[in-house]
Amino acid sequence: MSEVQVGIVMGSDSDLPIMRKCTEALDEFGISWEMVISSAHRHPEKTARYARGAEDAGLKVIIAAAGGAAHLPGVIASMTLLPVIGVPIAIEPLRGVDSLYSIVQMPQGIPVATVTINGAFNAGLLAAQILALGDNNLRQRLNSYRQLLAAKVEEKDCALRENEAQCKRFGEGDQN
Ligand code: RP5
Repeated sequence: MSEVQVGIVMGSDSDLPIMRKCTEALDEFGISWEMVISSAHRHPEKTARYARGAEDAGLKVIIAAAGGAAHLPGVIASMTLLPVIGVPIAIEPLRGVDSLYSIVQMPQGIPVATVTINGAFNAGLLAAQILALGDNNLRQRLNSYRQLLAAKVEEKDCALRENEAQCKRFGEGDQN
């Protein structure tokens, strides 16, 4: 059985520069992944084979990226019960609004979780959070990541303020 946990499928190699961000997120949490180029319209047979075989291959989550009339995530989701995260890719002339609507507007019955246009990093994070449901160690690492994000906000806030006293007034414990 494959060790790979996340399958990343993209419609074209032109999606690759954006989808590298996804692998960065997965690598940060030590999650194994594979990348595949397939297309719901240019190579539907390959897409169907991949989607239908994903669960047996040991995958836990599929991330699917496409631009334009971006039906790839929805088509894959229709052929597997694995959670599918769609990444709308920005291409000309509509710069990703077409991709976003195509992915986010899945009709009832076949859900696709959709991240922002070009939101490949968040797709990786969301996959990690799904995997963390069954992996306490991963969950702890995600928690540390969140703490790091909060610490960076604090850092920026402190840098913005002129003196330490003001910084403390709005610091830890203050939810506003
Ligand atoms: C989609 O068409 C791909 O996901 C890509 O975003 C877009 C353009 O593909 P190329 O013409 O660059 O191969 O299927």
